[in-house]
Amino acid sequence: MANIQWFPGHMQKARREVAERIKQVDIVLEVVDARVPESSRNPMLLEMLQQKPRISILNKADLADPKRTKLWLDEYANGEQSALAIDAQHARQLQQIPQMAERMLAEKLDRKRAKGIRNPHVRAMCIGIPNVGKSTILNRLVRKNIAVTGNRPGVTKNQQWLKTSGNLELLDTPGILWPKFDDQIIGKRLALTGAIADSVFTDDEVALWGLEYFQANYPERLVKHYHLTDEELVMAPSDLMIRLTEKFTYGTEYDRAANRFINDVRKGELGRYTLEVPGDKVSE
Ligand SMILES: Nc1nc2c(ncn2[C@@H]2O[C@H](COP(=O)(O)OP(=O)(O)OP(=O)(O)O)[C@@H](O)[C@H]2O)c(=O)[nH]1
Ligand SMILES: [Mg+2]
Repeated sequence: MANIQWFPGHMQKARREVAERIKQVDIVLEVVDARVPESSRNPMLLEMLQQKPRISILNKADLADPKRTKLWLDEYANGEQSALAIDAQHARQLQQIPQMAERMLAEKLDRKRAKGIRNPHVRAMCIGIPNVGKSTILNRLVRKNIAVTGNRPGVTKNQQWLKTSGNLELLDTPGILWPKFDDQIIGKRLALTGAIADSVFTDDEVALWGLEYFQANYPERLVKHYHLTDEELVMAPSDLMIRLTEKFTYGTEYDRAANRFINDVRKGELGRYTLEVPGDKVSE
C-alpha cells in the first residue's frame, strides 16, 4: 500500500493507533528512506514517543549515496540519536537492530534479570511513512522465527508478537504515519524517490527539480547516462529537459521525457543517490 491519500480523519486515526501501540513496546524502530532520511520522517513521531527510546533506521541504504549515508550517521551520532543504515531487501546489517536495541535497554534488562526473569525480551515495533520498508524489515527479522508468542495481557487480540533472534519481539503490524506535506522541497524529494503519490506533483515539476538537483550534486551521472556535453550540463533545467526529449527522440512529448527521467532515477539507472545532506534548508 504505497500511496495512501492522507486526509485529516486518516491522520487522526493513524496517530491514535500508533500512540496506543507505542505504549506496548520498549523501543521504537523509526524506519526512514536512506535517500531522504529527514524528509521521510513523520513530523509528529517525536512528540508521540514521549520518553520511549528510538532507533532511526535508514533503510534502502543500497540505493543511497554511501558517502552521504555516512554523513547522516555521523550527524545522528553527534546528536546522540541511535541510528543504523540497513538494506532490508537483501537482509544486510539487519542483525545490528536487535544488538543495538539490547545495548540501549541494557539497564532495563538487567533490572528484569535481577528480579529473576532469566531471558527478558525486548519489545519493539516499526514505525514510518508508507513504502520505507517497514514490512520488509519485519519479515526479514522474523524469517526463522515465525512462531507467535501467544496472547499476553494488554495486547489486543488481533495483534501478535513475532519472535526474532536476540530476544527481540516485534509487533506484527507496523505503524503507518504520514510524511511531511507542508513543504515543497520535501514533497519533491519524496516524489522523486516514489514515496508519495504521483498525483501530488506533475511529472514535469518533479523532473525539473530532480534535474536541477542532479546538475548541482551528481553532474557526472547525467553526463554518463545521457551523454551530456559540458554545455548541456549547465543549461537551465527546462532547456535541458527539452534537450533530453530530443535525445530520447520523443518529439515534443516533454512529459514522456520527464517521466523517463523520473523512472531512471527511481530505478537507480543514475546510480546511488541521496537527495539531502545534514543542514540542508527545508523551505524553498
Ligand atoms: N532496494 C531496496 N528496496 C527495499 C528495501 N526495503 C524495502 N524495499 C522495497 O520497498 C518497497 C516497500 O517495502 P515495504 O516493506 O512494503 O514498505 P512498508 O513500509 O511496509 O510500506 P507500507 O506497508 O505501504 O507502509 C518494496 O518494493 C520493497 O521490496 C531495501 O532495503 N532496499
Ligand atoms: Mg507494510
